[in-house]
Amino acid sequence: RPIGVFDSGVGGLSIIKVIQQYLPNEDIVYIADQAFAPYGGQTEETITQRSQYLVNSLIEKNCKAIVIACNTATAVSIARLRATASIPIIGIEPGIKPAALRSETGVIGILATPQTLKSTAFLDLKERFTKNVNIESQACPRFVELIEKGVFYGDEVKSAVSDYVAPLLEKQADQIVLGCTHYSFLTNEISRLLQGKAAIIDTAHPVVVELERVLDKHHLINDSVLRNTLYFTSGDPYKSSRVMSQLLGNNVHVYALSKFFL
Ligand code: DGN
Repeated sequence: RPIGVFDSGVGGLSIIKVIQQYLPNEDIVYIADQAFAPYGGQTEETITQRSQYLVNSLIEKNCKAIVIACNTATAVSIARLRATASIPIIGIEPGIKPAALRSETGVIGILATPQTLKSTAFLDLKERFTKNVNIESQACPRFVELIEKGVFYGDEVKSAVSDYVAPLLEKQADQIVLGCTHYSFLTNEISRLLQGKAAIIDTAHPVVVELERVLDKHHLINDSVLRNTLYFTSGDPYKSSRVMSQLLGNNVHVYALSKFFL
């Protein structure tokens, strides 16, 4: 049985890459909810409804576990999704804890969507560490827009990175937390700006470690002979195939979600 993974768009591919690398014998079904992207601008109600619909779609596809490859959807809806799902659900959160542990200046910067930064889940997580470090949050709405267009380098990206990240460096942040799965695709441009003055904390790897732990605990580790990843979008499959192929560095075919899940 496959592992189901979803995101508002192509950001979750940063998690797919790590799953394919560390759990190479698993089949995967990925859904990009691009008809509703970006989630950063959606209401909590819409995000929860969409997440529930995607979880149901993945369960119908016989998935054995689901990874919410989206900080926004995790922050807003994981508790409610877990309350009704019959299979394990793994979410992703900004790595505030590792950043707080590693910071020497006592200042950490968090990059995330406006919706994540407003969520109760994020505010609670932040609260747990405010005694130890000064947490500077920065909403980065332009990042998701650029990556959804398949733009992850060049002048437009450089200027967005500089607008969002340079102020955090000025505030002496020495850890920059990527609190949205889309932002992993900007790691190169962000490190270029940081010039070693701050480290980047990405939670893609820890999430896959957690996925493996959960699969193991439920005796769900697979040894598929197909080792297939199927990609679906609720948006335009033609555009999505182009952008996903670019981000993954190999050609993938993206199917229209509605044809498969009615
Ligand atoms: N990739 C998602 C996240 O990790 O928050 C959501 C991005 C978005 O839709 N704004």
